[in-house]
Amino acid sequence: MRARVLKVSNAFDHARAALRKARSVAVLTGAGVSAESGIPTFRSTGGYWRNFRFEDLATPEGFARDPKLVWEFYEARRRDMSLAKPNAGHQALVEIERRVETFTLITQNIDGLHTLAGSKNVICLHGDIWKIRCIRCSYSRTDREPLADLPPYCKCGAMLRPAVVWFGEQLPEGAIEAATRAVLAADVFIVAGTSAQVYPAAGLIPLAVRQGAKVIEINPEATDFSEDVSWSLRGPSAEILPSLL
Ligand code: BJW
Ligand code: ZN
Repeated sequence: MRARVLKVSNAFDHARAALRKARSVAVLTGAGVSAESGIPTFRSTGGYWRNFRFEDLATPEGFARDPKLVWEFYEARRRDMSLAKPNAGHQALVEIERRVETFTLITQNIDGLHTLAGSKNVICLHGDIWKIRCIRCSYSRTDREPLADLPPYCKCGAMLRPAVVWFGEQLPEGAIEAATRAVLAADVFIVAGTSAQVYPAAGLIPLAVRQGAKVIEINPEATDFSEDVSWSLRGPSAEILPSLL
């Protein structure tokens, strides 16, 4: 028991030391980082994919079948997210960006909380829930207001959709390429609050391990990559990220 406690506290010390020495840091975040701002995750207890079929709500086929249902899902989340505030995990990442020479925050989250907290160099791999775009023409707008009629329509007559990335869709142009460059250049790669089950985002973790970065995983649960990373720190990101500063 004592040995285990020592081992865990060593992991914290080593991770903190690696971060303090790092010149280039990349971070991958997932729904767990926003969980402490009151936004449900996808796959953990209480997560969306425990109660809904992702095929119905987060695929282009689901949207084509029932756009009103998909919009109701996103509208409810837009309402919840508009009330959410960045937490201590988001703030710690702002502070890390301030301290290091090169910093890239790669997020799978669509809620905009990293930017709201003050992070500057953010890559949104899965889009932005505050953006709405036409499925036919190039029209798009940023809109945080509740939508009166669902589904909303474009002036061109086609439907509007949330500018997020569903399963089977390409990521925003250049996003995974920029994320890959940041991971390849990183001395330290922090992976926080993701189950690491969705690709290509999850593929950034073995990439970082292979290129020799020190990889710090922060998650209350083990993931498929926990054994491969340098330090797997188990706990909530709003506690662990500030403790690494
Ligand atoms: C805490 C915590 C606390 C809890 N503190 N932590 C290679 C192999 C197999 C399949 C594929 C492949 N490459 C591509 C695919 C297909 C597919 C895919 O990955 N499928 C897998 C399921 C196998 N990928 C795609 O389709 C992607 N597109 C693509 O690859 O394009 C090219 C292509 C097209 C067609 C064919 C082939 C290639 C697009 C993926 C889009 C994902 N979209 C969603 C919805 C976004 C919009 C929305 O929010 O509604 O993105 S799905 C959902 O999952 C959302 C998330 O960003 C994403 C990841 O989830 P995340 O963040 O990890 O959340 P959870 O809930 O899973 O985990 C939370 C974690 O937090 C847990 O571990 C907790 O323990 C932890 N936690 N409290 C810290 N307090
Ligand atoms: Zn249009």
